[in-house]
Amino acid sequence: MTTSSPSLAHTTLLAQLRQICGDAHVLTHETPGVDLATWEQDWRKRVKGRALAVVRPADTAQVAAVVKACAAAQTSIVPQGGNTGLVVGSVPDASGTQIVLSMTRMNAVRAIDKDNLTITVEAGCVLQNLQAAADSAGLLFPLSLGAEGSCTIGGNLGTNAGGTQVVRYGNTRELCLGLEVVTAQGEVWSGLTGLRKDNTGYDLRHLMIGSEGTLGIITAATMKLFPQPAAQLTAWAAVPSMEAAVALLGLAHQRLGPSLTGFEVMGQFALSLVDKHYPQLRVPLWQETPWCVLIENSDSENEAHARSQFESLLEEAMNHGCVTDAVVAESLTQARGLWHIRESITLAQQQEGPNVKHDISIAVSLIPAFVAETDALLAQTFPGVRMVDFGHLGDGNLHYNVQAPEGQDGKAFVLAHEDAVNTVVFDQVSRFKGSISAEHGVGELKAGKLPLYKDPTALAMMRAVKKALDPHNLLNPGRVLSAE
Ligand code: FAD
Ligand code: 2HG
Ligand code: ZN
Repeated sequence: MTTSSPSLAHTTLLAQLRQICGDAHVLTHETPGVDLATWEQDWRKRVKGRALAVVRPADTAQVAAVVKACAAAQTSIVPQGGNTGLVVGSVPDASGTQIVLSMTRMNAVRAIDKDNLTITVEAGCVLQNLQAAADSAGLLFPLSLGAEGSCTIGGNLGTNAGGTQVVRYGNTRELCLGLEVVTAQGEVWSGLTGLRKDNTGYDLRHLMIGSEGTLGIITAATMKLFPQPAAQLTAWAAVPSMEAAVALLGLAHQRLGPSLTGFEVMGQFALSLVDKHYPQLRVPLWQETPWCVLIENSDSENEAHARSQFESLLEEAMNHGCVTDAVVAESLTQARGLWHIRESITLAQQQEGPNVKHDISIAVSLIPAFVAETDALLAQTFPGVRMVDFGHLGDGNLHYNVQAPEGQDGKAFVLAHEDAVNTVVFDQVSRFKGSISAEHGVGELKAGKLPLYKDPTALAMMRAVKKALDPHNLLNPGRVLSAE
């Protein structure tokens, strides 16, 4: 570990930051009893940076003052929410000169407008707490993902997170009506509107959403709420092929209409990892079938209606041969158990050891061909690799992860082959006119890949936007856009 003391400029900056946020909220490597690893290491433990300090502002005025002080000292800032991001976007680099701006103290629910179906929250509000606040008002905030117990709405907006309800409610972008943002100059843009119509020029909100902390710091947001469904049922189905899973999705759209709120696919090897590392979860049906599908039906009438709709869907699917076996959860507890299995795949992978993660999207209709061709290419190039293939099939989004062959060390495999595996997969994604990042973002992990796979005119416009809004490259440098 480096023990060099901060330069005079850094010492002056730290003193200013302490004045703005209070001594207790500016943490450095010299702060007794504090291990900065919590903020410096990414969730997948791929990267451990070194921060000059972790700064924890209490309100928007403090964020603005921190940004102004950092701008004057030419010190870059890495905004951070729950630090659950999967693409290395929320941790500092190794230089020891960056400030981590941790937003978790700004976690208040500012207002709920039940008639307007909106909620206004601060950026550091944990997603689960936002869901609970909506629930207490008798309403639904539908964004849902495995990390919801620790990710924040600011991080969800920063990455335009997806999750398991996108098929009905859209990504975080579709759920946001207004933003409050601190610019790279330390100015506050007060855009906390709950309006559903506003055509007064460029939509800056959509520029900020998904910008991964590179264009501004989101301090609060006004999000859409929805009526709660009258009944919610979950089914777990065994399907004989990816073609069958896609056919089942088509049937589910037809028969359930807007009641279809979740449609997830899980490959046999992904489920075997859950079974291996969490046997107490009792994964159903996985041993007899290459794929399982999780379907959620959120009905606006009642449970009996939901159940009869679901039963006729599954019966029809069995007659068509796209489902070979299925269970419908009998209770909310059982349904939660099935979703818990799905959400445990990421943790089971973590237990198994590193793999090469992919978060890709392709037109749903092309997914069976993509998977068949790309599986074959990978097997040819890296004999024995195991596919941890699962994801949000309803959105055409697969987590098409590549695990080392049985008996090989995962870390060594990733070190030796990550780039080559990426090239096979991303070239295929490009051939199928898909995206190399569906919902996790670009971060540092994929910043070097964008020039290879993104339209060059789009990339040039992105660079122009970055230069206009953050000319000194103060906000999260090297993320999304690599150095030119
Ligand atoms: P962080 O990790 O702290 O930051 C993510 C990015 O946003 C960084 O670039 C950061 O600089 C920026 N950022 C953070 N806060 C702000 C702010 N206030 N203003 C501006 N920029 C900011 N993602 C999905 O999309 N779908 C899933 O289903 C999903 N499941 C997951 C399951 C697990 C178990 C884990 C560990 C992760 C999962 N993720 C998923 C990824 C991750 O949870 C999301 O990307 C989430 O949105 C990140 O939120 P966060 O608060 O942790 O952000
Ligand atoms: C999910 O859908 C997350 O569970 C994580 O997006 C995906 O672990 C992954 O690859
Ligand atoms: Zn996902």
